[in-house]
Amino acid sequence: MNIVFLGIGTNLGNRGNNLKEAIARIEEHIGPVLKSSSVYETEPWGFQSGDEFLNMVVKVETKLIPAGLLERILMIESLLGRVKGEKQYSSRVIDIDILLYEGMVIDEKSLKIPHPLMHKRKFVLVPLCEIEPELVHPVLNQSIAFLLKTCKDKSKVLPHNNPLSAKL
Ligand code: PH2
Ligand code: MG
Ligand code: MG
Repeated sequence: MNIVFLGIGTNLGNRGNNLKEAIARIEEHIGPVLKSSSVYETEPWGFQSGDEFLNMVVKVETKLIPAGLLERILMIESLLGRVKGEKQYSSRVIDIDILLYEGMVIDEKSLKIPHPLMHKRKFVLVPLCEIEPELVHPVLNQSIAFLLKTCKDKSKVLPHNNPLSAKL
């Protein structure tokens, strides 16, 4: 069994519902969710949009090898209605990213693990630090807590307190 950390983001449609649906499909097609972070309301990072994101991180146990995991993630994203445009970043109903897979380092064109930008993004580090602060990044050899403390990203990441999504 392998432990993986997935980042989930959404800034279109019923965002709370998109997260719930993504977690249900992860449990169904990837493996049991062992831990999940709170949900955070976050400012778009790297592009301009009036649609703020909800972001969270889950810790999942899986039998899948990295390539199989990526394949299932792409399937889940399209099940949830994701359409990919040409632009590097754009608004989306769901995005599921592999942040970490055990202590593995993979640098292929179609799959890079750890996620190459995770340490630059507070919308990843804040929820990841909530569930696994002592985890060590296998390339930077620093804990998630340290990476968050030293992260230069100043974009807004706030707890999402909407009572309508309290049951998430
Ligand atoms: N995902 C991106 C680009 N920018 N910004 C926020 N706040 N949340 C995201 O999930 C996100 C982003 C590329 O996948
Ligand atoms: Mg992403
Ligand atoms: Mg992605």
